[in-house]
Amino acid sequence: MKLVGMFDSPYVRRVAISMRLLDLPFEHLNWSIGKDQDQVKQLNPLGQVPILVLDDGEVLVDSATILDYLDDRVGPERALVPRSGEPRRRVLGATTLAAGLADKARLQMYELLFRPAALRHPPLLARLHGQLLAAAAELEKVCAASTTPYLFGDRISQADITLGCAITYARETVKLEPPPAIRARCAKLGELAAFREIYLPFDAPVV
Ligand SMILES: N[C@@H](CCC(=O)N[C@@H](CS)C(=O)NCC(=O)O)C(=O)O
Repeated sequence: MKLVGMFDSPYVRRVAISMRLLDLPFEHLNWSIGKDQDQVKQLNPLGQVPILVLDDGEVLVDSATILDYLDDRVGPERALVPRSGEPRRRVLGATTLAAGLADKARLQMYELLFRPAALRHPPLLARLHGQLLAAAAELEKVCAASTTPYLFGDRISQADITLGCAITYARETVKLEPPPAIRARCAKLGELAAFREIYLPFDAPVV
């Protein structure tokens, strides 16, 4: 399989780390959404990454769709989202919140990167940042309430992976100062080889 997109994207990262954890090898096509936009659009009309090209040439776009495919491929015993019921809802709930947090950081970045300064609308930036902080506050509660090695048990789930990717991205792009329970979780994730190989979360010891 070929995974398209740079690892500075939290969406590409969560796919790459998931594939690493699921022992699914991939070739990494390190295409930029800027200079390689035409190539990206040939695979995804939306011009976005991640894109996963399967061995038979089928193309999957959007990290949520790709993650769903990966879970389906490895089967329910190894999947990163539980099969059903409350465990599934809990993992999907926290995963959605963390991915949404990354979205709010990304939209702020686009305002700052693509819109000329004279045309910026500060209330929009403030609104996006407020939404990001509210999502972080909710995720902090989830992290603080967890007493298990990973957010929802002894095994890593997609909620942990997406949290680590989103928080790192928000910290790097919009200077989110993560609250303590989130910070501690991210530091633990940084001990995992999958994170270390793909993209190191902040506070992880560099060895
Ligand atoms: N919902 C999508 C978001 C993907 C996304 O926005 N990726 C960014 C890179 S961080 C991108 O490709 N942006 C290019 C653009 O929107 O023009 C997903 O989860 O895959």
